Amino acid sequence: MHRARTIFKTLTGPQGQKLGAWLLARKNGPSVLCVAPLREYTTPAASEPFLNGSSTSYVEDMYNAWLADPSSVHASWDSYFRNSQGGGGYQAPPSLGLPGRNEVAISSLLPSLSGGVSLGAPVSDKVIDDHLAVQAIIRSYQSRGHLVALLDPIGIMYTDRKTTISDRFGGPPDEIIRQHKLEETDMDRTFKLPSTTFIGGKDKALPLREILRRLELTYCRHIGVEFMFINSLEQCNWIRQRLETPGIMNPTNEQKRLILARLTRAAGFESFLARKWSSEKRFGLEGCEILIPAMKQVIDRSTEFGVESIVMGMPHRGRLNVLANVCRKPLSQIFTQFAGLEAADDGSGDVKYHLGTYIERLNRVTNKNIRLAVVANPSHLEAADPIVQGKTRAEQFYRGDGEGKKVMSILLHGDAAFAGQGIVYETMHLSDLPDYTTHGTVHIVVNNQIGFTTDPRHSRSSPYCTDVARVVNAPIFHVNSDDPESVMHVCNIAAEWRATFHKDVVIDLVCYRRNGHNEIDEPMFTQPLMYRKIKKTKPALEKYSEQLIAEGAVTPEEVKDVKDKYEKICEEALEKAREETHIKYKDWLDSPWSGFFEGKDPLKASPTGVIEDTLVHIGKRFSSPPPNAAEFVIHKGVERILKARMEMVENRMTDWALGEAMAFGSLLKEGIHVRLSGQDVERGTFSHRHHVLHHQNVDKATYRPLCNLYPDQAPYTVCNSSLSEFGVLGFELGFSMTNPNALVIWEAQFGDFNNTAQCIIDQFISSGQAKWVRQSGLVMLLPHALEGMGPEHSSARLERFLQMSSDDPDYFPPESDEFAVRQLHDINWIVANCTTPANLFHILRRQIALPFRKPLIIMTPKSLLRHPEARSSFDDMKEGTEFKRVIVDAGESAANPDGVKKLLFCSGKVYYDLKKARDERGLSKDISIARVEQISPFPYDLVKAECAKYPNAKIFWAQEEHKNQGAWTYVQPRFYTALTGSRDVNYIGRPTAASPATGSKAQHLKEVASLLDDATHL
Ligand SMILES: Cc1ncc(C[n+]2csc(CCOP(=O)(O)OP(=O)(O)O)c2C)c(N)n1
Ligand SMILES: [Mg+2]
Repeated sequence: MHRARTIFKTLTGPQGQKLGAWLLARKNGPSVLCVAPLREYTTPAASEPFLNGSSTSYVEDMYNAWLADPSSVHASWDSYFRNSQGGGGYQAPPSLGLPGRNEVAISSLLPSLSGGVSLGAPVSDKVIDDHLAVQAIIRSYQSRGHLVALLDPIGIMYTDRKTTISDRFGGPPDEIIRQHKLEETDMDRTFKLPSTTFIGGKDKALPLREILRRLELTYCRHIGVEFMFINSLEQCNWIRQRLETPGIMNPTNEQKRLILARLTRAAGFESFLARKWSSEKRFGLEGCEILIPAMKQVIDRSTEFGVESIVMGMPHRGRLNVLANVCRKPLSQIFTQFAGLEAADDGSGDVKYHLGTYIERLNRVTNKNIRLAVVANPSHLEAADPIVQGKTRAEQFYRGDGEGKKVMSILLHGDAAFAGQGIVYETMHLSDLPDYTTHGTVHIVVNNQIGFTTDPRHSRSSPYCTDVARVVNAPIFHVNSDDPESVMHVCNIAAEWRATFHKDVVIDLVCYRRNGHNEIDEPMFTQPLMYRKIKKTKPALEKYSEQLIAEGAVTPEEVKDVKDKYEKICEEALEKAREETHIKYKDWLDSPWSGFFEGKDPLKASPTGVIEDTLVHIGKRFSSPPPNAAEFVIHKGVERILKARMEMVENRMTDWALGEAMAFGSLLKEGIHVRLSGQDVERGTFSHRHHVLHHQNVDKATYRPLCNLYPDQAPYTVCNSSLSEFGVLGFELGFSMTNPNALVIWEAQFGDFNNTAQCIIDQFISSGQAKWVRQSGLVMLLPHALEGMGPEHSSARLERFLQMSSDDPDYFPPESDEFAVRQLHDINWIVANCTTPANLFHILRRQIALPFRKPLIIMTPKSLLRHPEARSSFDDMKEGTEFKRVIVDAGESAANPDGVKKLLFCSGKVYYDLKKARDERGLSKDISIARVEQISPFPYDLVKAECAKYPNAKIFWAQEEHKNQGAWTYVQPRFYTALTGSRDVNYIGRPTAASPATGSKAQHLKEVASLLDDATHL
């Protein structure tokens, strides 16, 4: 397209002007019918390229071809272009077939067009030019009509505009007409309609005045649609048809009454809360009450298309109203949130406008059952977007809903947040990826033209707050929220679009915010003019009631009746709420796991060891190319890797990749779905994993050994993600919320990249259970170690995860058989740094063996992936073995503990450095090294026992991270608690630093040497 446009630009008309202008410009002087400058609050929208697929491009194609070779086009075109250049006439080409739908042979129009010229007679340039101009104008309406549509119910977008649609008398404004000027005398001439418009209905030609009127009504009234950038002609026509077809937007009286009833409830809910709790923040919907009927319309329509479950994400604005009137959460439960009651269950809980919900109910309009979930969200706007998508994807996956016909997502946005938050873009980019798509999301923007106190001129550089959606070719429907019927119309189209094309679509509800940011805020401080207008604006409900009464669709009594009835419902619910003595966080759970906790001992984990046959079988399959596929050509390097794997299996050994594969494979065998997602995870950042083998000669021919272990195994998903952390980690967290019987893993390319997903870690993973009683067994694999590669990629910032661990550093829990599992039960997440493949195997399996779910953060190795000592025997993975929270020294030091002078505790890769240094210096009798594999929750019991074993040893914590980083600040007070302060525990390691590691290799080596000297110094 770009190339075509460039070539086109180089072509010129006879007088050297641009070809497009030459073909389309009117010869007579301009006749401006109205002036409508751009709206005040936006910068100009990107204009549509001239060549974007319309009938004019046919002429352009002909012209290009003719320029290159006059004989390549039909003789009539040849004649036309020749004559045009010479200023002569034009011979109409003969009709080659029956006209298509919405088309008429141009010859049939000739009498009316050119004053009675017979078929085949010469047609004047003017006729052709005028037709082309009209086509271009039609196209302009389709692509730029939204620029002049009346979208803003308070009119502040248009303060510079001199005329409005009503005084344009159907004449097109400058933004539309551009260079294609028309004269009043043309207005009553009849023009053939091109196949790219549906305004004619059954008519194939219309007088220009009528063409313009219909286009104005379609594109410049209360719906402004952006869709002409979509590359699919089919999709563009689909939208045109649903907007342009005459009479397509004529709701029945029954439909109108339904809209009114829903609008009444939406408004009634807010006014009820305002009256009962006037000083409480609720982030009300006043000014955009239409959101409720709009969402319900999308849901109704989607249910008609077969959707049974909808996962929703939304910000604060109107959230309670959505829970009450869209989800139909019992009003009494909502009202108890205002009563300041204590909670009956554990956790911190959250404020009412962040809580989630899950409801299963009958949709009364469609008579179909529907499941609605609103995902709990933090204050961080848009952060829940990827969570919603992950949860939706998971529901689709587990239901076998491969095309998203049963489960869909709806995301609500504020205008400022939609434009400002990068996570929106990251989430949008997941929308069409094979392992991440949810097959289309309906986005609804509550565009109240303000974000807190900032107006759009200062909060975005794009013309619309919705422009981010253009990157995924989503159609965008801007609609004036004070016109409920237009809103419902775009909702219908959006739902149908999603059901037809399974792609994202945006509804931009252009509205206003009647109050301040919240109900106790004063908006006049910062937006005095806007709020003066708002104060003068009648509420949408009042306007619509008046409209329907005037039309005779309802009586004033009916309007009052609906209002009174809802008021009564609210009063009754409030009475019920007053009887409650406690609130229950569980009432607000967005992802219930029915049956998962039932009948389980909450403190009993299943064993994680497996029989040796299983290890052998998985090991062999994992080390083999596709069976029965001799022609599958594998890369030589991969062949070597597979061979080495096979040898290890034959020797009953595993390296890191095998240990991981054994964990995945054995879970798959047990029916547990495993999903591994992240950047380049299929091969592995360090080329150690190779879960997808690629045929070297055939594109897209791949083989996934772990998908082919057992005929009845669970599915294994391994997927390279987009280059996003915030979006993808959020997505996987959402995925993990749907099914507790799945191991969902996100791996960072390097551990330090987790910080671009910090919001997901802080707001959801570390605190999600406490705030929203929602558990997740998500695993984060974070490559971490100082290996002389510089400040980047060295540290996954272990210290941050540990700092957020919720176990009390001063509390040594009672020792019992259940010590370890109780600690896991009570903490917010698990942080580990394993040093053996067997321990990795067990800790991954333990995620599923636990009777509850906790997020697991693992610092994973880089050089250890290939370290000859970082291997495990099958003996450490067999039945009867388990995860070792601490791996104690079983060497010479343990044989004579009283003689040990130094007891070193450490975690992770530094163990191998310490061990090597100690052994090289002949100190294995003097120094004992213990590895803390599970750092949090802290293994108080094992640490205490290990210290007790070496009564004469000085105790140290040795780490490779700098002193203000790594585990030191976490373990220090816990050692004190473990030993009740009876023995000192000192630090060995690098000093404090601002950066995680030095950029100089020489300095790195010096630091390592110094660390090892300190550690082995007696
Ligand atoms: C990531 C993030 N940054 C800042 C805020 C603080 N904040 C809360 S609401 C708000 C304005 C939101 O405006 P908009 O998205 O237009 O929604 P509205 O409140 O107008 O419905 C801001 C800045 C936040 N909640 N989240
Ligand atoms: Mg806003």
